[in-house]
Amino acid sequence: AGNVGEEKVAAGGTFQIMGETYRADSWTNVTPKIISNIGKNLHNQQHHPLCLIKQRIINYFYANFTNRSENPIFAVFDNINPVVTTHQNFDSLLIPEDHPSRAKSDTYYVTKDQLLRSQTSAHQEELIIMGFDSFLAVGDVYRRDTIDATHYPVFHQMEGVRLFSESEVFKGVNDPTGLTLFEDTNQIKRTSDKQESHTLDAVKLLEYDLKNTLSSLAHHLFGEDIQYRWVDCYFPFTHPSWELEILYKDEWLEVLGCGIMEQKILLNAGAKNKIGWAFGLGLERLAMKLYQIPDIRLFWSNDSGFLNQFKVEDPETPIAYKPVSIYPQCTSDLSFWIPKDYTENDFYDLVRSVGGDIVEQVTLVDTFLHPKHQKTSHCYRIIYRHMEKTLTQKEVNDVHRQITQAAIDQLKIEPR
Ligand code: FA5
Ligand code: MG
Repeated sequence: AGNVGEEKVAAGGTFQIMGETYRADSWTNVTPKIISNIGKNLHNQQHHPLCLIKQRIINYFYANFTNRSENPIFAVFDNINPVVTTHQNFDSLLIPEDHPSRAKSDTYYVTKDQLLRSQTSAHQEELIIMGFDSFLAVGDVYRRDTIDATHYPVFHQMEGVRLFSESEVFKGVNDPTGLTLFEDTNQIKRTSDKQESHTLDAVKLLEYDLKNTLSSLAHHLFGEDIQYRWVDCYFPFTHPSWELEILYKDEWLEVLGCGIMEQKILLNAGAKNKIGWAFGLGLERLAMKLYQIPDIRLFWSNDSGFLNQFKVEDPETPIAYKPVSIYPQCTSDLSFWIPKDYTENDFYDLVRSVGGDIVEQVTLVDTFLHPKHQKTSHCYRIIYRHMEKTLTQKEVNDVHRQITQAAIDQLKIEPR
């Protein structure tokens, strides 16, 4: 079940992911379709909405969290291979052996011991072992989830972790005498408020810092009027845990999970004298709200009508996505020798007036200076699309020919 309609990699056969060869075993359930998404790294593609929102969030952390010498304290990782071990994705996060997320029905396995990470939390342990106290880890994650407007089997998460020493936790307290991070006896039980080893004082200060960090981020992204709420929840790797929901199209949309890190994780990673918080947010969910993108599938669009709406130099530029036609684009190039006193805008105006609304975009894709007769040629790419129907090749050819003829007559261009 589950794999309906998906071609599978044959057991015993080999396949490649990011240049690495793997041999399929009885756990393998990655499909060629899913593998084809690996390495696209939409979050690192300049001007992609997921890259813009990533940069906005990083800007917020860089600007608001600095050390004494005013350097950002959060280290950023956005290029970690999504193929991880079951230790990284599950064991290191204290996810029990029988947890449903380990099942083949929920996770894309590469082999029995390797899988496509289902959460960026998979990198918490290794980054803490490397010595980082504050970091953001951004990447593509994979889940055998249903597909609808807000769910997709590949999406992008940002993990945030911040560890604190005792003096850091109680820094803002007037008289910190007697305040400690840890209970001095192991007789204390876990409650809904805290883990057994933590003091309530420390945990409450951390909860305040975590929620404040994330609600300020929400205000930085969406402005002061954003409506949000905190919901109690459960994760095996944090306690207590919360989810942040924001109002999106009149419904509460979950955008992140977070909590106080399980102390055992810090112990295993060699940071036993610190306590920490962690969060994992869904970049698509935030970007949908921020840019008014109605469907998560649009993030995978190569359609220039979609992508061009995000071509801004400054990621803080406000953008409101305008739906493009659902009908396909049709592209035709036109090359000609340009006459004297020619300007590009003359051609753009002419294309608009002859082609009308079915011209979606015109770009100069090539310029060439002929060495002998010193003439310059331009090649323009014209993208045609109708708002209400699929254009036939004949319709496009007719308009393209009219444009060419008008350019010859009015601009005195010389077709090549
Ligand atoms: C997690 O993945 C936890 N690792 C988050 C976490 C990190 C908790 C650190 C505590 C500490 P969850 O499965 O709820 O939790 O996913 C986190 C976010 O990813 C969700 O809030 C949502 O914004 C996004 N998300 C989850 N599933 C999908 C999906 N199928 N498509 C798009 N976004 C999704
Ligand atoms: Mg969740």
